[in-house]
Amino acid sequence: MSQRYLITSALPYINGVKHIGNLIGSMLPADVYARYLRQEGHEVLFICGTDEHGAPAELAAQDANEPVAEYCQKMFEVQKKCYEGFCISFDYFGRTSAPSNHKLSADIFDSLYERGFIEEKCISQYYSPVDGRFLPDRYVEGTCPHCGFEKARGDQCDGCGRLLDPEELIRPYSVLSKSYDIFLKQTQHYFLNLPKLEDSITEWVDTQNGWSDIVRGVAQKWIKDGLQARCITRDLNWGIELPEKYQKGDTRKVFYVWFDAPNGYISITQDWAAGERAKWERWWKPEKFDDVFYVQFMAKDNLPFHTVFWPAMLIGAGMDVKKPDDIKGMSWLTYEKGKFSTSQKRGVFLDEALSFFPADYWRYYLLANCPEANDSDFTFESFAATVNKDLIGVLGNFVNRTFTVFRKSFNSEIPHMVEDKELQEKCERVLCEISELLASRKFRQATQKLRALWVLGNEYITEKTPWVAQPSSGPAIAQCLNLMRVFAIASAPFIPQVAQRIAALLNISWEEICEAPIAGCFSNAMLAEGSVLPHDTDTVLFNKIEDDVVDALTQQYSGNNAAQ
Ligand code: B3M
Ligand code: ZN
Repeated sequence: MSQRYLITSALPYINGVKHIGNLIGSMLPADVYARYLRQEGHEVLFICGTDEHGAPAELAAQDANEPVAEYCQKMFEVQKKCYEGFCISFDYFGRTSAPSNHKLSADIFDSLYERGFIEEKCISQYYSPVDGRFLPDRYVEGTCPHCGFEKARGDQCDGCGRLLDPEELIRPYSVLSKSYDIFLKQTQHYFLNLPKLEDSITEWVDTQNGWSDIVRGVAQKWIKDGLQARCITRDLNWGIELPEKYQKGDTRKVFYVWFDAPNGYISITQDWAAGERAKWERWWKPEKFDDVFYVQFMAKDNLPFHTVFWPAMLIGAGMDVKKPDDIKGMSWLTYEKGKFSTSQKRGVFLDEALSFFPADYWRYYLLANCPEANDSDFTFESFAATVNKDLIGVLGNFVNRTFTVFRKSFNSEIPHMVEDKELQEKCERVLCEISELLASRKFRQATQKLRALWVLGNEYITEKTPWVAQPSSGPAIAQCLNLMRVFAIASAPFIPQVAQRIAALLNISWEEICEAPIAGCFSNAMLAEGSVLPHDTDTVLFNKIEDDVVDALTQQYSGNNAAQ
């Protein structure tokens, strides 16, 4: 039975170009899964977009010296282009700032209010007369009361890592104007009454059978640690404004970014459907919920918001929409044993990564080292070693060896093929494993098996020595060409550009590859004996990464140059 698959990847913050850790943290695995399912013949909808509200967006715009709406528009384009460069096959990449999300988020708030899950409370918050506004957490800095660090943020101290409340800061000042003339003032906000939703959310979490134990554990822990009413409004200039009837006092209130961001999954689908109700409802309100299988991909720190907070909002609002059947929470990719840092230029960012290596080098390396069960560490040294060993030494080498003999001794005419049961069985076994691993969303192991498949090709050609003139050379080369076809199909979800190049060498259309399920693909012939393949296309799929390049890049992105 072919089910429909809804896939969402966590919506990346707008406040800057993302790094390769973000890529493997949700979008890339989601893409491999989407490509795999499409190849299996399933109907897939793969949705993502930028998360554009909250203080980080406002602050980033201020740093860039641009009006925040313009900044977001520009960064949306920049980010979208980055993901295209990495061949992330979103069906639609939208924005949480779109009108559809304004409407949806306001409607959800309305329903929550009507159904009694919203409370109003007064809180005290810093106000800056110079800036003429309230200063939420991150807009206040000062000296940390614990360690004396002078630029501690209102929510957290970067000196000692402790979480803070802005009131605890010594000598607090406004991040915007740097003014010390700030004082605490009462302001009224709306809170989501999570304790009131505790029973329904607990029951819901406990009955999610498809989730991994880790994911369910995170959700249960969040609930057990005590659900508190959570403030879901902010005194910010940028964001989704609350409907007029809920506005009070002299400052305009907008929703807390985590209130509107997850609604983006639905509103972006609405935008994909260009407002056609039946079209988006087919995914979010299908006739039977089982008709759609919904998988969310995200970094593990986003799990509480997706397993508890958002479902609680939807349950509270009485929104009967499709909820995730599985949630894939990825661990961290560290950078040279430390953290990525945008401000210190530590780590590789997506806008630059493609200027030194093609997308598939990154995709392959990141998938082979996918931080699934555990964190994993990126170094340029291991990156180069993986590319040189696996892509060049195994896959590239096999294609090169095959085509050299094929062109030289066979004039690019496909020879007669003879069945080879042993090879076929070996390959079919690995192909099934790859397919099963992808179906169960185990990307690291799937990539290991893909490599194991390529190894079979090299072992085969080494054993058959078709470069020595002998009667078995023709059938062996025909087999090798078939293996190349098999490799193109199996590699397509992982390294689509390379797979496409292999297909082109064989004169097979990309569409045909994309429609060929991986399991069982060894025996569905696409290559016609006697036909002549293009003679002059380049067969070198990869270029070796030399040590001096590794050294230079390691140096350039270590963050050591930040001060210069
Ligand atoms: N923007 C955090 C992140 O990029 C956040 C995810 C929102 S998903 C609705 O990791
Ligand atoms: Zn501190």
